[in-house]
Amino acid sequence: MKKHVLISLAACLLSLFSCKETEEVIPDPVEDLEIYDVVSFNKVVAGTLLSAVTSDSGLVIPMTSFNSISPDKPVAAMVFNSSLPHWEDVDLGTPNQKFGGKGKGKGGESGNFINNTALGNIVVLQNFKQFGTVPNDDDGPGYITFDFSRVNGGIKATSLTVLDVETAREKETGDVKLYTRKGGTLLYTATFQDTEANGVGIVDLKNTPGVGYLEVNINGSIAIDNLRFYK
Ligand SMILES: [Ca+2]
Ligand SMILES: [Ca+2]
Ligand SMILES: [Ca+2]
Repeated sequence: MKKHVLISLAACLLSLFSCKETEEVIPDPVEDLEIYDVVSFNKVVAGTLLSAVTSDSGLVIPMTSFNSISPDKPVAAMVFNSSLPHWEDVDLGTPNQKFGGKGKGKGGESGNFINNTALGNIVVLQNFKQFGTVPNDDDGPGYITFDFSRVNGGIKATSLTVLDVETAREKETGDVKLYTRKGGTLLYTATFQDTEANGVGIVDLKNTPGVGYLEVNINGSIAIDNLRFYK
């Protein structure tokens, strides 16, 4: 009897020790968890004039836009289907025809600004004078802004995709300005590279943190897409 008690006591102690040994290690909570997000414009119907856009993970971002050629229009940012570009805008097609798309232009055929991926919907400053509300880009200058003031502490801005920036040939230019908030401190300015006709460029926003307001200045027939950021 006594032997049995001793054995069960030993077993009990053993199980206690083994219990301690296999105790689960709970990891520390991850601090400053950042969520990657992108504004692709792909869930909006082409032909929509944008006064706000929803990011791919569901963040609603208020927008403003202006085309100096049609200053009477309160909204100028137009959703354009780059898979089926207007016959007058084949330089905005993606991918380039070399890669099975409807895009035409040297910049998109090869090199640094190769246009070999379908971007789906892109955004242009609408040419109201010649095309009414049929999606078609204009020559500007103008701008498109994105307001991130709803994101606590602002976003970390990663990059913006641009299309058909013909700087040498057509004097087309553009830049992205990052502010703490509308009317606030300018944090960073990134200039568009010359992509040539139908070329796709990535404007590096250097993962600038604390961005509450983003302004895209467009001077020429240029389209934008895929605003990438962390929130
Ligand atoms: Ca897109
Ligand atoms: Ca056009
Ligand atoms: Ca152009």
